[in-house]
Amino acid sequence: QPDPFGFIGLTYDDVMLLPGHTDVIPSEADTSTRLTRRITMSAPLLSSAMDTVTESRMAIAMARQGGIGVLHRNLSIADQAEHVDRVKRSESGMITNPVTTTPDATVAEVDALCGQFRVSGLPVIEGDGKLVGIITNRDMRFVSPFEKATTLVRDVMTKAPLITAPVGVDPDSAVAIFAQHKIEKLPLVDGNGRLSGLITVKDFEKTEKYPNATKDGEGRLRVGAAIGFFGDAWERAGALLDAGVDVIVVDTANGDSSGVLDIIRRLKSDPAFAAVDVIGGNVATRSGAKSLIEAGADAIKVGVGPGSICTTRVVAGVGVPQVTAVYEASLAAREADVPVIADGGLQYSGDIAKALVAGAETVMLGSLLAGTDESPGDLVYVNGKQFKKYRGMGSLGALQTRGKKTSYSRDRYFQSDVPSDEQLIAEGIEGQVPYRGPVGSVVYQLLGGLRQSMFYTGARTIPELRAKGKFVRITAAGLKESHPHDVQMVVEAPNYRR
Ligand code: RVP
Repeated sequence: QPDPFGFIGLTYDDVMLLPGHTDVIPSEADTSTRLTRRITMSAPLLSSAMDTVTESRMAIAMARQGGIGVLHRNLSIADQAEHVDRVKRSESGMITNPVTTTPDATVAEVDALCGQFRVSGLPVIEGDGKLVGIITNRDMRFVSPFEKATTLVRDVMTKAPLITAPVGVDPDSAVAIFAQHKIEKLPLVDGNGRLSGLITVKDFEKTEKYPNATKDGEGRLRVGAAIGFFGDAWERAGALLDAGVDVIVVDTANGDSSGVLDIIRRLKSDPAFAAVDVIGGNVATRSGAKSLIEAGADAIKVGVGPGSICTTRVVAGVGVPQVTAVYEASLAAREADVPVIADGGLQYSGDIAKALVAGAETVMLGSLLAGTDESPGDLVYVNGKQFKKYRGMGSLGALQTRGKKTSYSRDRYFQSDVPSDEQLIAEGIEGQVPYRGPVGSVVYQLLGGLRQSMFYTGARTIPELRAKGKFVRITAAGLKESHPHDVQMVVEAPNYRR
């Protein structure tokens, strides 16, 4: 290395964006962006693939807000695939593979299914899929709790002939049918009377409530899921594909490694995965980015050590301050037209614009979302204040989950071969973050902050922000001046915590 200390790494707190001439007001700013080469979203936000951040509830909330969730992989293949399934079923123009029951099932069984899938009724089918009725809350209301286990669906369901529509019915006609017949569920049938889909009023209502949701071609919410590269990772990828995943994230602490690049290559060259986009990571240099791009990644994830719970930079002494890492990676990515995801280290809404100007097209958030209602885990009370647990996937707790199984979080840190828990080397910590209420209000503040950045820099769109945005380096004194100073805060702001 000719000049080892001439190259300085900077991060969010080292830089500020310059204000510029503007004709944009915040409410006009358009925050839509690319997640991958093929997928666009109306908000540049991903939730981290961490077991205290993203399961199906978070993924549903993030997609509704216009971002996307990446389901963590510290759970069995079957469980992770089930979370994908829940997101894909949660709301859709048409449910192609609805949950069903049969005439001989009991009302108790229907109750259990409705609870599990959060639906209010089920189509009833026989043998070869013939639609013979529908059972909803209305039909079950007067079955006493004591009789649920012995009452059969056939005795209480609304029997065929039902109001149905043919497969391929357009949304306007479906709405007209709901209104005309005062029904809430419309089964779709083929020429032989077999059930082949379902449309619900609830889905139409959600479409109105979340107009910016991130959806696939069939109107279902999009979802990402993490895999590793070791052990049964390939099997995991297959199960996620079968469940309908949109994006597979090969999620490791060092993406520029043969195992990671191999599995990306394999996914990208297998026609079975043609409809799924593949994100690779993490890297923090230009050459690392290049490796992922050459392997075929549809987007690359950048960040080695910036995470709030991460100790990689102290344990291993390795990493690149995040703004420099994103900038360096983007030099390779821009050339190849592959989007960059800035993963970790964001503390405030202003950091989003900084990441985008540095070269990212989206950001991935852990700590900013871990305190919301939709993250896994319960509230904990400390001195009367509410918190939620938040831990690194390289923390001892996360590494020890599931013992020595190979495809859990251990291979993220390349420690699948470590024989016993006592010999693990942690690269993260376990902690807690303040409770922050629903994801919707957190995302609202983050996007609101981003729109203010766009106003100050005169950028109407994210591509414009990335092209026009200019940095100034600041000093410790500048940073001190940037935060509230010389006063005691007496009212908590919704978008500022020290
Ligand atoms: P943050 O948003 O700063 O909390 O960072 C979240 C990111 O940190 C994750 O998306 C992931 O890339 C990284 N991470 C997760 N676990 C660990 C660790 O244990 N070191 N790091």
